[in-house]
Amino acid sequence: PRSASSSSPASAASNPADPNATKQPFVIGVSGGTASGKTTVCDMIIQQLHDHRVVLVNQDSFYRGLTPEESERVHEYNFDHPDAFDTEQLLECVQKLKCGQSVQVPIYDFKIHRRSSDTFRQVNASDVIILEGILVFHDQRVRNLMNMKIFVDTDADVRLARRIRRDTVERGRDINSVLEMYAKFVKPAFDDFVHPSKKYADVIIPRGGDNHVAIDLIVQHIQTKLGQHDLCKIYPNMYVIQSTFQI
Ligand code: UZR
Ligand code: MG
Repeated sequence: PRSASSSSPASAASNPADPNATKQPFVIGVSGGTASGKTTVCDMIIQQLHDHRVVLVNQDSFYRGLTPEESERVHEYNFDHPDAFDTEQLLECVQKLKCGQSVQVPIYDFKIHRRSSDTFRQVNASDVIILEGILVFHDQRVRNLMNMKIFVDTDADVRLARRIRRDTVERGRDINSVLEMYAKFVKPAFDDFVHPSKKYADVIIPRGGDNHVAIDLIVQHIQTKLGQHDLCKIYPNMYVIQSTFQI
């Protein structure tokens, strides 16, 4: 198995001097606890990268639909555990997108905990692919497809407050069931799976979408990387001296 620290996969595109280098999409993973502001951070990155084609793939889309038996006992179902996702399907989708193929992403309904059986969302390959979700850093194979990993780090009280609002207003739940689920599954899974995956992040953003400086720096970095890709195509024999910087 590949080492956990080798985050960027070896590819023709990673060698600027390779005349056969093809332009591979830049894959960004965005993780963080529930209601940390992942979606907001992604939206801001997409907005600022307006001159590039960017697609967003949400890990939520890959929730396994519940069986009728599981649906009857939905309060005992752990949606925050890695097994709740079809990771093989997610992996296949990101692999295809990375190779320039378009994919059909399932559509998941949070109210009935099931996938729409006949409709999919077609996602086309792009310059940048953003993969967002609470557990996108959990599987090493998925991590290895990412060129950049961002962890959105927001205090637990702020996240719980947002989660209560979102689940009651947007997902039709009552406050008691939200709190019960949080204590029983959401918080333990954050401690067991989400928080430990923070160590894989290249960049940690405190305060989520409120942190404009961090988002500006990230966007600048992505633009530099995309510019290097373009240079490789125009001047295949040119070496680009890469510098690394950390936030
Ligand atoms: P984000 N989730 C649901 O509430 N219902 C579902 O059918 C599927 C998932 C929740 C899940 C997790 N937990 O905490 C959250 N529960 O969606 C992840 N309970 O989504 O990253 O947007 O917070
Ligand atoms: Mg979200």
